[in-house]
Amino acid sequence: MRSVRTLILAGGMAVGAVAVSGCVPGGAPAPPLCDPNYAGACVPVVGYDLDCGDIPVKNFTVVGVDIHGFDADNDTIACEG
Ligand SMILES: [Ca+2]
Ligand SMILES: [Ca+2]
Repeated sequence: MRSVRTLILAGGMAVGAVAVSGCVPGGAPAPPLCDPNYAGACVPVVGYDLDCGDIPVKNFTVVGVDIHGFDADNDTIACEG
């Protein structure tokens, strides 16, 4: 019985510590602003398809999955021009 009480107490302390550390000004952590699939340009993370005309940078690199179809010839260089 004593050991059960100790576990509950420890668990309560752990939850309290998490709540305190998570209570930072600004609230929830911001999602990544730039798509990690691309390097050399900040491709915004959006929920829809983007085209090269939406990105002000040319000749950036596909480092992940070319989810927007910027690299039509699959040479990892996106929006060549
Ligand atoms: Ca596209
Ligand atoms: Ca290309």
